Amino acid sequence: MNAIMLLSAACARMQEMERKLTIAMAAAIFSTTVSAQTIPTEGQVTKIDQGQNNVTLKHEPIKNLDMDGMTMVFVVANPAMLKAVKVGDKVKFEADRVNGRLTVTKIEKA
Ligand SMILES: [Cu+2]
Repeated sequence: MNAIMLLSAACARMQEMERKLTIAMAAAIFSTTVSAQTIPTEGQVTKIDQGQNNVTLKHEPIKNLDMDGMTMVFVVANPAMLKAVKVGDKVKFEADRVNGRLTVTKIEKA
């Protein structure tokens, strides 16, 4: 929501600028905002799949992804993350969309 409002405000101020420049700047503002907005979320590990490099988490609402609480599979950004937790652990994690896939970017025991 904030990103969209920022973008509209920024775009209004840049109306006289070249179209290409506007798009480039908007993209820069957008990506900065998204990565800065990752919010720690509570969850519980219900499954770990080392081979597929993913973890199933029963998670609380993820505000930065606009997602309700549910149980779902996430790819992990780094395979070592799967060694730091085990099934049944309550965890605090951060998730983001990386190359179009919902990815855990940080995870630790709660
Ligand atoms: Cu989910």
